[in-house]
Amino acid sequence: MTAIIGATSHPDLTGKYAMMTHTVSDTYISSVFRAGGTAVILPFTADEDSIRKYAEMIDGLLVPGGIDVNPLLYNEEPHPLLETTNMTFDRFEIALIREVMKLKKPVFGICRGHQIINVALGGTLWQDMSLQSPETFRHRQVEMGRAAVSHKVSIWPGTLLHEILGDEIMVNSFHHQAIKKPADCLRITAQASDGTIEAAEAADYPYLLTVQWHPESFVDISGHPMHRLFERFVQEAEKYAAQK
Ligand SMILES: [Mn+2]
Repeated sequence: MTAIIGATSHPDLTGKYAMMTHTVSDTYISSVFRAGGTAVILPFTADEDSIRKYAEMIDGLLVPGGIDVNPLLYNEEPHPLLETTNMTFDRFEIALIREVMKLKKPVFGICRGHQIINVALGGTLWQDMSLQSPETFRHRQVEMGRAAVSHKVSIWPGTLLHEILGDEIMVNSFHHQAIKKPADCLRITAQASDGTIEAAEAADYPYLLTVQWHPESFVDISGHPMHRLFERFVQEAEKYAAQK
């Protein structure tokens, strides 16, 4: 049975007509289809009934990359290095993550998704990674393609992520925020050599995995190990779909 994977839409004001549009990059959608899932886009809304309906409809939730998370959501004032935020969008994703988790459905968070899942569950973020430590290296690669890699990530043994990707992997990196305090129910599963938290999973939950890098960018590279992240996620969602 095909799993329905819902990906949250992102507010975009850069369109041709300068009207707000709901967008999701094709690489996320293509990665879901490539892994055998059926992708649907979930437009952000403040309507609680619709959010509940989304959670019921889907078999798995994909939370993609995007803008910064508003620090008020983890009780911090905005730092001068904070970039674009959108409270309606943040509140939508947080509410949806919590609804989906009530139903114990699989969740996969990427970049901003990794960060906002942590905030939704009670964790905090570095508003800019320069605040983290003087050893923090560049995590926003420039003049490189989306599928070019720029740093190494070490994966902790005994984790779901280790089962999927092994001891270490080279990743692409397009973030300036990162997890500061992980939520109590999350465990860190991978770190960069500067200590940056690069992946997490929920310890006491059927399947919730988050990564700070962008595995979807590798969708067109045949046989790339990053495909396994989407394949496993879709398989877990299929198990859910089969129960219906
Ligand atoms: Mn990174």
